[in-house]
Amino acid sequence: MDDPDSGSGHGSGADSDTGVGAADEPVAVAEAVLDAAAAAAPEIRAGLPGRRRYLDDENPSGEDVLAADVYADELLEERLGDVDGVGTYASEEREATVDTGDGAVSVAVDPLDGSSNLESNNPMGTIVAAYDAPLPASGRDLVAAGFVLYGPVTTMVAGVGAPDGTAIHEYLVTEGGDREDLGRIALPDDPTVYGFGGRVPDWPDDFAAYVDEIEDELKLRYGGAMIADVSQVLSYGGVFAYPALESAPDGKLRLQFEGNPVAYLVEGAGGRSSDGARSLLDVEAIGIHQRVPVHVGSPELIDRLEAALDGVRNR
Ligand code: P6P
Repeated sequence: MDDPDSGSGHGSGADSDTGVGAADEPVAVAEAVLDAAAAAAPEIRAGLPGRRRYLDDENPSGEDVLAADVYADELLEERLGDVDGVGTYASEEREATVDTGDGAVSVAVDPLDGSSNLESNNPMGTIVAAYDAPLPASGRDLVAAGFVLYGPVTTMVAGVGAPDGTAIHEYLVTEGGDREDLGRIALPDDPTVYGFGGRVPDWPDDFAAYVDEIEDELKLRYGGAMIADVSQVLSYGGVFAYPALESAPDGKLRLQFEGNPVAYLVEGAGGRSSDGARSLLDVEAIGIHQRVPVHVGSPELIDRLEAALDGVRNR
């Protein structure tokens, strides 16, 4: 992912002057939110081993909850809610938003995306979206987005600024929770499909038509954690899709803390996003836990997806 044009991004928390107590302008607040998420990452990672058991509980989307989900969620509420300028915290694990003060920036997080991978010790991560608006908010109101990837190495992929054209950088998250800039991310130009995430379930005819069309180029990869699959797309090109299903017409992933931030990052890296018809950033926000079909990756492949879906729908 690294790029000769590196170092032009925002630095680690250490040299950022916008730590906790940041001025109120949204970009500075958002920068401090990303620093706080990076600072929490080593503690989240260290807390995973003892929290692999499922609790007798479900999250607002009806999914089983792990002790690790609750641990990460509580830590992030404390750290991100403590950033000056943040007024609202929302999470996959919470039914409603949490009022954290009088700031204008709202944060929406998936504390442990892919936490079911704990059982098989596969990668997972933390997704953070910072909106300069009340929630639920449009992706166009994002002022920063990022994900931490707990892989062999702990990294963060993030950008700060308006969605259009913001530089996306990869950072090494140090053991001290600082961000070391590894360089700007640009999706490979070659649209050859390398990674294709998303479960192979009961695809509806229109999506199956798209898969048939690119099947000869398709190297199906499925990691069970969206951000790990998206990380492959950012490295090698291709698409990640968790499409609409026969059994789930709006797909599974949530717009506020999964679809929007991942769309912000992939589009900022030169890719495209789509719910099947439009950029995820243009999907109307109607609820904290609203689901949306997610397709992100190489522009050519997303264009072909929308044409395929259009073709089937307009038969
Ligand atoms: P399934 C993880 O639970 C998640 O939200 C995404 O990270 C991942 O892509 C998807 O759900 C996996 O869902 O139904 O294939 O287990």
